[in-house]
Amino acid sequence: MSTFLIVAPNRSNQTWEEGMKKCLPDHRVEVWPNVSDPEAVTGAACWNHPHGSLNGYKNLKLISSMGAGVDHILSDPDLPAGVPVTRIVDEALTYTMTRYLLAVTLSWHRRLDVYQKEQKEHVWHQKARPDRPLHIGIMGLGVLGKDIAGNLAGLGFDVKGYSRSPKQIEGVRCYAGEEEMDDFLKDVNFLINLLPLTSDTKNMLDKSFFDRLPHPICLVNAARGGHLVEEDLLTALDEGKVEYAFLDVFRKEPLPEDHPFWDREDILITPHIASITNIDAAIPQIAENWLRAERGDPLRNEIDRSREY
Ligand code: NDP
Ligand code: OXD
Repeated sequence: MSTFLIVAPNRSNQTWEEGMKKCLPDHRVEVWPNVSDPEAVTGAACWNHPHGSLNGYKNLKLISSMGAGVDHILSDPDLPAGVPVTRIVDEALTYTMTRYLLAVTLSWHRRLDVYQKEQKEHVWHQKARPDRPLHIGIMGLGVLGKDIAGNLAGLGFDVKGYSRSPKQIEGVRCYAGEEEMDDFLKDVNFLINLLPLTSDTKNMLDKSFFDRLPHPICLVNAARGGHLVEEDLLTALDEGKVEYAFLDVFRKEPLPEDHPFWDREDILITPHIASITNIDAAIPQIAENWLRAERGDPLRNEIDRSREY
């Protein structure tokens, strides 16, 4: 009998184990590091697995992320070559992200940050303009980026999008590739990052990027902490190149207690909750992909290992 392995030391493995067993009653499900027969392991689901822990399973046919991102898998220098990697694509994960991004966009648009400060000072002040005019730029027009772009355009916002290959999205001006980056950034003053973390996008939000901005921006990073050079953001905030930052992801999570971001009035921190894997949707997807891998059928939501997403 083949074995499915769960390798996620910091997650609630009991729930995943129970869910996978319920979904695959005729199969063996084990939780790393307790593996009874390494040769029987043909599938694995991972979240921040210890590097090297996917080695030694010579019949492995599938490595699935427990979330949408796969950077935590591909960053393993000892990842077994040639084994397909899949990820979660789920309606609920998408609309949860969209609602998070709508919440931060609208709170900035309607200046809730300003009223919060004025409340502390007992100030009642109706502004001449009720809102900040936004020119929104979204980096990454994949499953998540496309959805928030369409929703913001549907609300009447001016929306631009940036991706690797050209796109057409109703109501959204789309740009592709480094050669179109300056055109993309031209009028943007509210920038949402939804890129995957790859060798090309790592540290992309750095000093040279902030220096390149033609206008001060409000930055939203809901993708990965590795995109952002944190000390460069602090400088950009001090210099006014970035007015405010909504940050959901960080280079080190949980964010260390003594991190300078905590005490900034121009940063709002959320603890990687923009969207959380919906286990009830993820488990059947992973189980189905494993059965497909066993049968040699095409997999769903397989990533391109050479592209890293
Ligand atoms: P997708 O793979 O569906 O989309 C990725 C998008 O980024 C594509 O449009 C792709 O372009 C574009 N892209 C990739 N590399 C480049 C590049 N070098 N230059 C320009 N564009 C590029 O990913 P998802 O939308 O599903 O997810 C995006 C990320 O969101 C995940 O990788 C994950 O890190 C993060 N995430 C964060 C969560 C949170 O709670 N904070 C929850 C879930 C995900 P093209 O279309 O041309 O291929
Ligand atoms: C994901 C995440 O990639 O939770 O799914 O960040």
